[in-house]
Amino acid sequence: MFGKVLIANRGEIALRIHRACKEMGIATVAVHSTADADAMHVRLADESVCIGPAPARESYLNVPAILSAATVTNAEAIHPGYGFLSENASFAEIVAEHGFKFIGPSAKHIAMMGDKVTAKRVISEAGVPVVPGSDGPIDDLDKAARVAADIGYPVLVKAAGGGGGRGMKVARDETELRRAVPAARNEALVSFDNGEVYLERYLGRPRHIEVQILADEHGNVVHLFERDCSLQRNHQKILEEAPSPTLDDAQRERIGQICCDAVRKIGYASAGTLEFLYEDGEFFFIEMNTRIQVEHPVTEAICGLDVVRETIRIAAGERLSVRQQDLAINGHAIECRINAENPETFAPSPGRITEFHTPGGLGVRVDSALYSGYVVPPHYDSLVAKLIVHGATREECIMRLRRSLGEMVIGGIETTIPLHQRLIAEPDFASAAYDIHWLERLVAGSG
Ligand code: MV4
Repeated sequence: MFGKVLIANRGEIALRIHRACKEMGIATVAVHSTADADAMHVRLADESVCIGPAPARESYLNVPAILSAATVTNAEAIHPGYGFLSENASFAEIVAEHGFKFIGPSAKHIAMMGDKVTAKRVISEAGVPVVPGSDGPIDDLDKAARVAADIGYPVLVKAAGGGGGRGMKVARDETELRRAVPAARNEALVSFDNGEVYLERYLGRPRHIEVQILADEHGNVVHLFERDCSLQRNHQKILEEAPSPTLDDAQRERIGQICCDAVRKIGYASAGTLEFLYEDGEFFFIEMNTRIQVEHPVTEAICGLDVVRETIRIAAGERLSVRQQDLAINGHAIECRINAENPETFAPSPGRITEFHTPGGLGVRVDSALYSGYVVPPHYDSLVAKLIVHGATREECIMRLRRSLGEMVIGGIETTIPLHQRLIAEPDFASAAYDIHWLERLVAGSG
């Protein structure tokens, strides 16, 4: 096992990785920007190195500075967390070339899944159902029109280099398609420096369900069931739950098995997430994430497994600590993402935290790097806390959320706590009758 790990991240996920390391007897190195000199991840780590000024491109994305920090501190491995360099294949490669272990999948697998056209082809060939669409990129408009007529309108034009919703265009007929393809291509070129686009049948009211897998370097693969992440706004998840209230055990077991077989077939090793759209009882793969995700705690709650610890064990060449037959779903879990934002306009609300009180009690977990007196900087993602509740049933989780959101105090800035209080009081939330557009309709309705 590693003696020392460098954590190439900030905020709650840097703390989360630090905590896993400490429990494993691993020393930690924090890196930070000048804006984060007083951040909790720097305070908790055994050592810390300043890697540059506030803008992420000059600090948390500054590869030479991060490698230097790993060198001077004698770290053996680098955990990227989520965001920043976590899905950057060339970073993973450079880390390895410098003699450090990248705690994540191989650069080859990151690149494979980073290209959404390749990901779909590889995952489909490995036996996973995908959204019907073009087999590969679309390069001319007549071909686009033929493919679209074949799959049926409406169709969605997507960017191969995209993901997370950027560079998508819906076309309801051929006229729209002939406009959408070049428009999507230009947007994709500007945003991702890759103008490749592909077509998919547009699903109108799906849920977003994702399957968590863990795979080691010895060919062992397990799935940790699924999460329902349909409640999002502007492609930012707001609330996630596990298991999905819409699946039965047979559907769950079947999709989990399909994902494990595919992951084994492609030789992937680390934590990973296969994202699906789910509509009318059918799963359609769209993308695979090759990192630890923000919402991993709901999976940890229902499985009783430390997912971050598993990523570290896998990178060190160890075997998964569990077999599929050891895993069972224990109850239900829900995570609320609490952002430093106005709960109605979603305008960012950085600033000094004047009061900080986290809820506790049975089945309550808070992952946050906040403390009273801390100043939330304006330069980074607005996520400041995650409230995760675990209970025997979904109903118990909702009761526990109502109780714990009421206890939580984050003074000095605006947060999305009131949005969560409103959301969990909705009858459609109680009955889990939501799709990926439901939350946007709810918040639009309030003006
Ligand atoms: C889709 C879709 C409908 N049909 N693909 C958006 C983010 C990117 N990861 C994929 N996305 C979508 N792909 C087809 N064929 C609708 C979305 C989508 C969405 C997906 C998941 C969660 C929230 C979403 C919000 C809007 C659109």
